[in-house]
Amino acid sequence: MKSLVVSGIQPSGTIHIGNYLGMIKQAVDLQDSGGYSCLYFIVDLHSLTSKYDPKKKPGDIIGIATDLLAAGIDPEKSPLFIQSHVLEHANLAWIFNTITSMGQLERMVEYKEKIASGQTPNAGLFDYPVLMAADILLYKGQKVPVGEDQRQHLELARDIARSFNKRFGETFPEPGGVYTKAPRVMSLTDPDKKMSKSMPAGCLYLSDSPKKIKQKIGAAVTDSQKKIGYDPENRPGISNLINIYAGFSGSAPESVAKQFADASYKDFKTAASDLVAEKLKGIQERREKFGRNKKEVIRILEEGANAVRPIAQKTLAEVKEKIGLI
Ligand code: AQP
Repeated sequence: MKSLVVSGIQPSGTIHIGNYLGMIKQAVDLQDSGGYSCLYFIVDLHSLTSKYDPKKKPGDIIGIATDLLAAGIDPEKSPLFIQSHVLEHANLAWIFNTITSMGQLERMVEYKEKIASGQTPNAGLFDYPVLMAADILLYKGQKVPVGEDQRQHLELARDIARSFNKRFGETFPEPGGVYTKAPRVMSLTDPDKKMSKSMPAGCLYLSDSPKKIKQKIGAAVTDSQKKIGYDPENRPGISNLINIYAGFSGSAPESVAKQFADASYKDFKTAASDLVAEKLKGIQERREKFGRNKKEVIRILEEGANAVRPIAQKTLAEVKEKIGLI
């Protein structure tokens, strides 16, 4: 039997190349490799943990679904659905809450960073990783394409699977992350911070025109050294651009640095802008096509939920029986 790949993305704003290189591109590559069964979803319940406008949320949900389809998620191969359309996600999260300690959640760096950046510490935000564990384990997912920022959350999902199995008997696999060559894309304006939808200034969006890409990469913060070199610790700005180039070209960051060792920063930035613009062109064309057919996108999402619901129901029934609910 093929390993099961699962992953989700929040409808919390416009998709940037961090989301693309960290998660979406690998989700598509894993799907197209033919070696896995894949299912992907839009985590609308997770997105309620940040401040949002209810009037804009439906558009954001459809928008993210459209982006995923444009980026290459093929609903014929991988069901694509909305998390809240499969009620078992929230139900399993509640059960997992009862086997997760406060201390485990208090250690989550993403939570601390979001609070430090001014986000309201609601209980949902604190509990975010438990819902993520439920998202994965509900389908007994084994592989999860995610960005580096989710590594700790994924560890927690493994801990939850282990605790559950130990207490109630072998039920869940321990899921592992699948990380790319650009597992953490940093902000173009502040390369010490990750590129994040909630910090639009440093984002390069999938929808950006070649002109905008050139402007943003051209103005990206680097350093005052003359030679291009890959050293994420000490030279985060230029290393971030190298990672972006590596992510889009498929080469290792070290070989990109070698390839451009004698180029000026300006020439490297031009080459990086051209590469990103070329790679995004196809996605942008497909985005336009799907964007004109909202009904079809909704149909795909409904069909996706219908396809995965029986799996979710089966797991939840098994869990309820094991924990003693009738
Ligand atoms: N900068 C990044 N580099 C690499 N991967 C990233 N991801 C997010 N930012 C980067 C990965 O994208 C997937 C979907 O992320 P998400 O939208 O569910 O949540 P997020 O990680 O919180 O993304 P943002 O952009 O930072 O959104 P906001 O600002 O709303 O919190 C995940 O696999 C994530 O790892």
